[in-house]
Amino acid sequence: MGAVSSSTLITVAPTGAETASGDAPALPVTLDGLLATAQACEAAGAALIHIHIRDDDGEPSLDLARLMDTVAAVREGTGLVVQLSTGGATTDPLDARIRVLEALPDSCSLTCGTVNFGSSVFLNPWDFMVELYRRTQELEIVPEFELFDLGHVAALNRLLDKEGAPYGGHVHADLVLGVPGGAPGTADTVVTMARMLPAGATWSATGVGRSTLPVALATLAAGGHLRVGMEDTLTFSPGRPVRDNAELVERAATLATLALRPPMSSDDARTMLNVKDRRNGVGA
Ligand code: KMH
Ligand code: ZN
Repeated sequence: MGAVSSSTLITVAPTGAETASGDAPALPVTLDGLLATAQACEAAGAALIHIHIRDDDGEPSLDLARLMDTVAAVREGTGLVVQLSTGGATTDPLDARIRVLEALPDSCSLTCGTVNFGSSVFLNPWDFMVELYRRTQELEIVPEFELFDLGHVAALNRLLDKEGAPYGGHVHADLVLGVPGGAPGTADTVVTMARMLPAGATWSATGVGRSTLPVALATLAAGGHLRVGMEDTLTFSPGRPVRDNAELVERAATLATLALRPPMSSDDARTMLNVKDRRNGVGA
């Protein structure tokens, strides 16, 4: 089931594109809010941040200047590995999603297939995946392969066969489970999908909503890494809204420590993922 490491990479996905800013007061929708969240989550044990940004009205945005400012601010204010979402919102055009890479993050998400997404469709046709992947190779950005369903794992293997290794040479995937329309967030799904990953790959998983804890526990047991955050989970326990993103990272860090695979430092995450060092203007 891929490579197992002695520590746990904790990714925080603090915002997403789906929750309205008014529906969750702790959702970071401004740059200041995102930076404060990133710092609190780093202190709690996160090593990588998966970023979606919003505009001045709190609506999802792929504005390039805003993305560049965000990458610069999080890079300067934290040691976190900075990952930009190329998934955006289900309404975003494909070309705008590819242009996200011009902000030169350390890493980007790359979803390996189309999936029903509640009553919407999250579109990721094969040709789009290939174009996005080739652009990550050209720009030396490490892709994180987002897998919402079993067929996405097969598509990832096909992509690697046809297009070669990702920038940095290391394959890291993230199972996003429990989306209405995708694979359910269960221990069976975690194990089945992880088994299909290419040899040597590392992987994390996140369970949306009520599947958060079952997926996290199964993932730790199977040797995977954890993604948590308000993009995926707004309820901490039945009837109790999440206080903030740091609370979810703290819980993940506690679980990882109990599993004797404590949180990985961001330096170790950089080494594991083999991201290009773009801090201090190096390699920009
Ligand atoms: N917001 C979803 C439609 C990603 O960030 O790459 C897609 C998503 C995946 O969140
Ligand atoms: Zn996302």
